Amino acid sequence: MIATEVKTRFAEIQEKVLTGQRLTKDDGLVLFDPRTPLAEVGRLANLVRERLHGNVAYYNINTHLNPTNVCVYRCRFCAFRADLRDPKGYAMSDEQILARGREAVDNGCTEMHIVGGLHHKKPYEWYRGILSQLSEAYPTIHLKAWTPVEINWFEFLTKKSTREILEDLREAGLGSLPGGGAEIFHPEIRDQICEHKANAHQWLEVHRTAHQLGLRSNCTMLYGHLENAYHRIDHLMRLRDLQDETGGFQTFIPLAFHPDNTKLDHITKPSGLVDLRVLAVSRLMLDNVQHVKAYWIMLGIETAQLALSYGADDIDGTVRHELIYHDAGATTPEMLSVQRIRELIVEAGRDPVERDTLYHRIERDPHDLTKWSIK
Ligand code: V47
Repeated sequence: MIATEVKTRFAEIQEKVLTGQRLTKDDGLVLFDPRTPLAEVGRLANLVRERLHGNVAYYNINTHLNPTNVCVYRCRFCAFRADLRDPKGYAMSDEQILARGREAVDNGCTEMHIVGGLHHKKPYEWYRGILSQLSEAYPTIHLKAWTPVEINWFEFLTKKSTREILEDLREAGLGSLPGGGAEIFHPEIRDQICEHKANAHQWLEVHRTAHQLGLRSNCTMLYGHLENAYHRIDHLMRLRDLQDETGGFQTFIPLAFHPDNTKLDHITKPSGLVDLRVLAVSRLMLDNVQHVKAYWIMLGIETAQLALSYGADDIDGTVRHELIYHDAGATTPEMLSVQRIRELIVEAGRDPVERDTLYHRIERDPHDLTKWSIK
């Protein structure tokens, strides 16, 4: 395509967005073309974002729990994992896990995001027990836990179906599924970065089943490694198709690849402009997903603030104990205070609104963070 053609095609896409028509794969490729001015793509994405959410930008008070980093898989993009006998390998005890629950409650968290490695020696009951112990001791915390990669592993361990596992985990306290493990669905790329773990079909099938059971979930895309625009659009289309069927995805989170300490450390981390373009294109293509998150841990604070005008309506949370990105070279702080996250949103010209995992608005005593209720 020559530059004038790109311009004409963008005018057509703009017309579609203004009149609420769905964009095609080819439209997505035009939006990813660097000759389509980023500012224009961002303006369109912002229009859609404001149509859906006005001036609101959501955040939550949350914490992460990675019960083990020992993992049978060796995904090439992962800096967090360890071998069974690796000195950096760990598996948390029940006491350590419960202490994290206590800390979360004491700091007013509404959500705990739980993911980790597939430990060679831990039975399914260990993973289930993490949920049941936490939910019994701290029932106010929503447990957003385990990706399809773990769910598939549990199926392998127990010989039970996806549905049986999800039902059982829900009984143990599972509140929703996070968006991880999606990476890039297209086998041309997936087979190079994580050939052994759940494939695209399996990832989508676990979310389909979760949605059928009434569980909500998030979805992600890991970009900035070996993929190109075609693979990104293919990925977004597969998510959009499932969402048409089930409506169960709440939030899409684009995840920029961080290369440090990974098998792909020769790759340069995506630039801020690429981050903003992926966010904006995702907002435009995923017309049936309500929220797009600018995960500040991964983007950096400055880009996350800008992202609130490029399609994102959510900035994730205050966050504690994040390891996956920090092990891969993220230089963002380990956490932000509630006051700071609100200031960052206000500086970006948006109205901060605290939400819980399921996007209920939260009312909180600013002088005592442990006093909160759903509005
Ligand atoms: O699945 C792993 C990615 C994901 C690296 O649901 C990496 O609200 C970049 O899914 N560089 C886990 N990315 C994180 C995740 C997530 C994050 C925030 C919010 C939510 C949500 C979900 O992180 C993995 C993988 O795609 N990842 N290693 C790396 N070196």
